[in-house]
Amino acid sequence: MNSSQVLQIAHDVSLLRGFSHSEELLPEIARIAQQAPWRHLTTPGGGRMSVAMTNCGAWGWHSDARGYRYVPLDPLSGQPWPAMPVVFRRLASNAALRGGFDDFDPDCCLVNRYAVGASMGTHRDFDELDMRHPIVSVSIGLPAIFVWRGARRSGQAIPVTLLDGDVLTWGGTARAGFHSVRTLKDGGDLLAEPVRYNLTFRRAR
Ligand code: MD6
Ligand code: FE
Repeated sequence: MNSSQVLQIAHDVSLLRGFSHSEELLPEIARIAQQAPWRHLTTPGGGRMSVAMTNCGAWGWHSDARGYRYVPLDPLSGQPWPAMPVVFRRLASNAALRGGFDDFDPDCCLVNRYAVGASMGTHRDFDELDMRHPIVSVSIGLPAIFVWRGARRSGQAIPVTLLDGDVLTWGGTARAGFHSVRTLKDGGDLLAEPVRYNLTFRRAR
C-alpha cells in the first residue's frame, strides 16, 4: 500500500512521513472552500481565531460565543457542509490503519488554513461523542511546528515539524492530549500561496 516511514511521537501518537499527496487534495480543498467559504471563527471567550476554517462531511466543527460544537449545517449558508471527497475518506481510513487504528470512518473533516503569522493555541480535541475513535491530521503546504504536550496542558513540550504530505494519527491513551501549532513562518513557494492547510478527520457522532 504505502511504505512511508512511521515515527512514534508519543504513546498512541504516530507521524506518517509523506503519507499523503497534496496534488490530489488541493483541488478538493478549493471545491470545498467554494461551497463553504473560509471563515475566522470566534472563541467562546470572544477572540478571533487566526486560522481560517471550513468543513466537509456530515458534521462540521463550529465555535462562537455559545461554545464549541458540531453542526450539520454551515451557519453561513444554512446548507449542509460539502460532502467528504472519496480521496479524503480513503486517506483518513488508510492512515488510521497505518497508525494502528482499525475501521476509522470519519464523519467530519475540519479544514484549517494557516496564512503566515497564524497559530493555534494549546487545546485538546474534546467535542466528539465517542473518544474511542482516533483522529487523523494531514499537513499540506508550508511546514509548521506542532507541539505535543500530552495529558496536561503544562506537560513537557515535544515539538514536531510537520511537512507537506505528513499525516499524524492519534487515539487511545493519547486521544485527549493537549497540543498546539506555533506561528507559521514564510518558507518558500511550495503552493501558489504561502499557506499551510491541515485536514483534521474525526468521528464526531
Ligand atoms: C494543525 N491540528 O495541525 C492542527 N488536533 O494544524 C490539530 O489541532 C490536531 O493535528 C487533533 C489531532 C491532530 C491534530
Ligand atoms: Fe487539535
